[in-house]
Amino acid sequence: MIVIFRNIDEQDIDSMTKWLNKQGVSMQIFDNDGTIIGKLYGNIKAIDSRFLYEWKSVINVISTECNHALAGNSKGKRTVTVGNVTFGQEFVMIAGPCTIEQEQDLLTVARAVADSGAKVLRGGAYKPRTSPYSYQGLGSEGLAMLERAGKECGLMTVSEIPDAQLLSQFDHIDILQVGARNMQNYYLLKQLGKCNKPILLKRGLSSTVDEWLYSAEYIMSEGNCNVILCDRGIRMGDRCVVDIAQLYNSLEMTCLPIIVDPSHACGNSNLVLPLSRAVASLAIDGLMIEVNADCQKTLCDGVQSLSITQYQQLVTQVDTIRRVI
Ligand SMILES: [Mn+2]
Repeated sequence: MIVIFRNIDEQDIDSMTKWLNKQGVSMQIFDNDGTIIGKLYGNIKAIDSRFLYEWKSVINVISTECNHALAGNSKGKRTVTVGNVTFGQEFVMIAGPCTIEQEQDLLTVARAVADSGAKVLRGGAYKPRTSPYSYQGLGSEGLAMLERAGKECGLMTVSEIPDAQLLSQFDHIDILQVGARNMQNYYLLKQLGKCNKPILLKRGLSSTVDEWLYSAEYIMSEGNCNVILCDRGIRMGDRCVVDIAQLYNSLEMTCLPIIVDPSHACGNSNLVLPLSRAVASLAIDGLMIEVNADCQKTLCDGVQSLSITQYQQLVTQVDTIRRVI
């Protein structure tokens, strides 16, 4: 059970805690930018939630008996606004290189995708790679390049944060991405729930939709409800697959905007365009596409990256499909 308080009212919280303790329930309090959340643990069944409204600073009591109290769809769709972009209200294109390697190439891509209507520039600075010998990214220097390119082209920015200790380095990045490998890093999710930036939460490589929504729940139950889900397919043999029927289901199950990342799902640039067309026909909220100035030269995910020309082609085709739908 989750209790949302209007403000920190020490007296109310103290007396409620004492009352709850008597019923065998404990309460943990979180303060997120003035939103005060109490998480209840223990013998919850002993509590009649209606009674908690007796405390005057209580605004809302949410049952967690339904699996996803905050990320579920019981209260209709949520939107997530980042600068001039509103996920859940418009179809958002996120594009850019897998990894930031070189400022000039990043700018070339940023200008091209902005001209084609993208609203968000992606680029990895910290890259959790399968092999420790693979390129690991430029770190803070890469983030600074991303910030400059975003500013110059009027694009919002998104980059993966692998560790909450790096949060201060992401001050000027607009959206924090949780990578597929970190979807179940609950400590990281809790820390991100305490910050006030929108989170792009990728689905884990082998996670069920249920687990994915619980991860969103970890962020939201700390007070940060600005979560955007990103389906990047799940592992099937040597490839990843976006299950389109299940994607439709996911859209029905959550209040959060869902975008799809066909680049990592396909692992091959030939397949990115057809998969994008297929998922664009569902009510998804956007696409995230890897685009590179020079796919041959790049150090990371070149095989699945689109050239600028291929990206422009994709945008035209996706737009056509969305108009039809
Ligand atoms: Mn990549």
